[in-house]
Amino acid sequence: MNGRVLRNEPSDAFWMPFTANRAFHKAPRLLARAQDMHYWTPEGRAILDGAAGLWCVNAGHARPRIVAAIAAQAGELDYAPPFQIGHPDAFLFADELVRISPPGLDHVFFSNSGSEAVETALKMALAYHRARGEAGRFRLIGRERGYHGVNFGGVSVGGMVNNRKAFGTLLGGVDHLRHTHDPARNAFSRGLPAHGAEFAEDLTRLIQLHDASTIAAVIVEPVAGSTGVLLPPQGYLERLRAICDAHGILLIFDEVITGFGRLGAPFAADLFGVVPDLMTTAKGITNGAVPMGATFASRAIYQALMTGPEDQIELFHGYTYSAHPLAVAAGRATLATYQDDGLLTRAGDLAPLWADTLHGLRDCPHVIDIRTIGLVGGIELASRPGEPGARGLEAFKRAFAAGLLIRVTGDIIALSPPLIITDDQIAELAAILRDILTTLD
Ligand code: PXG
Repeated sequence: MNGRVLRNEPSDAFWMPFTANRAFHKAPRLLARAQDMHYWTPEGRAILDGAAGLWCVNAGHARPRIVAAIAAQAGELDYAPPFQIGHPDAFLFADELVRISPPGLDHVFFSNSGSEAVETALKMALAYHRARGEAGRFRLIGRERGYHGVNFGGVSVGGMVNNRKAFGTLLGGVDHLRHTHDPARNAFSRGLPAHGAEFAEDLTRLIQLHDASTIAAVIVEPVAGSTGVLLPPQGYLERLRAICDAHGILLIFDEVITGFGRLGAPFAADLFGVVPDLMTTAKGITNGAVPMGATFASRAIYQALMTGPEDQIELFHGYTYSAHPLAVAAGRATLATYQDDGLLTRAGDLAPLWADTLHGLRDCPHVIDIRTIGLVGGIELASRPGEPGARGLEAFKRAFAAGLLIRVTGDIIALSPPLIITDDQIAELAAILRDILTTLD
């Protein structure tokens, strides 16, 4: 087979993730090249990136500084083992990250994905309580419709049924808060929804059920992304923080999507003024260019574990590729690009136009709710009777054919363009969507 055949007929040797593999092979969609706001297909068709790849390419594609840093690093130091030895740039990068992190989150543990950043945070929470003599705090609390990656811990605290149901008993000692999605009261809200802070009281109920002395941590996405862009009701995160504080429970924010400027502030914790004890990040940390995850920990958590004999490993956890030199190089260049271009706050400047433009689609057929924050948008469509997800999937396929990349989850369209998007491109994106929505069955 020559390269041309291979390129046009993708082989099923590659078992594709979160993909309908057999349907894909009947009508493959391929991306061959990317620059700034666009992808190009192998045939050379331009696709406007309305999803920042998969919520990660915040500075736009193939930014020269990031490309050059990765290339130079590959020739300088391709790999360095991360256990009991280090490479200088990893320490510099951690310092740079801590400089922009929410107050008090002063320590960074590197991994290779959001899923691993989550496992790291959950394990840190358990180890922290044990180190302080509270090993009885073993329970982890997540939330319905939460997405925390695909490893066993993250799936256990996660709340998306399709990601859970095939995989047995998952972790024991896990419970869930109810989700906060309440379109009957909050549909088409501008800004944070007015109703639903009381859902935080579910944590009080779980404390009454299990006793706080058995609960290690609560993990939530400040804005739930994968499940369809669910915004926190006004006062909700503050209330969760207060209940955690009153009962010695750690609060973990999963900022894999919300981190690095997506909402208009460096992190959701900054935007909402609620600082967690642990914060998970990935995706935008390297602009998607090299896989990396990072878990930020509070000073108190770090210090609680920096005890015992000095020559003993404090946390038996880490990855072969923790702080991989290529990821560190990409991350440092990404941070510099974000800072040079003001991207950690640009979404805040664009947010009013973004919100106006997306809410302008309210009159389109099937649209039952529109939610925006920063440069994130969710457009919820009514499901076809008996066929949940079918309308969303068709919208995704039609958008791709029309030159626009979107994400869909069920019948919710999720939008999260690179933070470099122009006003004209926002208008273009909305025009394509309007076209699709008005012709969709
Ligand atoms: N936490 C959150 C909040 C995420 O959004 C992960 C953890 C896991 O990250 P990794 O790097 O292990 O994939 C994510 C990932 C979607 C979609 O359709 C979103 C993600 C992954 C796959 C699909 O929106 N987010």
